[in-house]
Amino acid sequence: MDKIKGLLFDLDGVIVDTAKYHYLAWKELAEKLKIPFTEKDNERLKGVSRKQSFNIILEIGGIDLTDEEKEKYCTIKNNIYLKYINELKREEILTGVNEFLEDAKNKGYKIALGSASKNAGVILSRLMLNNTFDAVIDGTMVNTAKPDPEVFLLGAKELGLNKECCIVFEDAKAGIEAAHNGGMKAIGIGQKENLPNADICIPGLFNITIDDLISRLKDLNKGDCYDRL
Ligand code: B16
Ligand code: MG
Repeated sequence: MDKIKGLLFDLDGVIVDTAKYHYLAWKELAEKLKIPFTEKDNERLKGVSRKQSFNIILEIGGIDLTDEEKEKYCTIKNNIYLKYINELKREEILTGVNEFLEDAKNKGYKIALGSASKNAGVILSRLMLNNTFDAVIDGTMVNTAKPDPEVFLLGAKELGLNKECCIVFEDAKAGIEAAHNGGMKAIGIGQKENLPNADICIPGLFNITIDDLISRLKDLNKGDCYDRL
């Protein structure tokens, strides 16, 4: 019987929509390389590391590059992306996020960020969320990308909690898989058809509290008790 004590949040797509800026930056790079790249293609990059994202784009263009060239282009993309990120505003925090986090913290839950992004620190600071999370795990701190569970297992560890006491909030298929690969339940943020394996799917963190979600998890797992704090 595990009492949920820790909440692990993905960043892009859960706390803020940075996917649109990733898209603009990748699109600019793809144009330089004469690779057709659409918003639909961009969906495949959500939750995926920078390096893997570029490999997907190269695959779309049927182009092969050396590791050195790939690194050079990834740096170019990141510099374009950073221009957008450096203009991020606190108002871009997704609807309901501040209230959801505050309520969860007031109720005693520990909260951690688990993001694939190497720019998470800049993003949190632009959003003035740098003192909000009890632990921050980002792409600079892990060796393996989602769907590997490393980022979330490290998040649980940093919170001083067993993974069984944590649940994950994710907007990407790879992130839902990462949670499950780590033995954690996953709350999908988005549409059920895009996140068929999420344990519960909600459109966002608005009009809902952690208590509502834990009750729903409990209903789903009769006999396997998810108690409120
Ligand atoms: P960076 P998340 C992910 O963030 C994005 O969803 C993904 O599109 C991006 O490629 C990845 O971060 C790496 O980002 O280039 O900033 O290191 O969803 O895990 O918070
Ligand atoms: Mg995400």
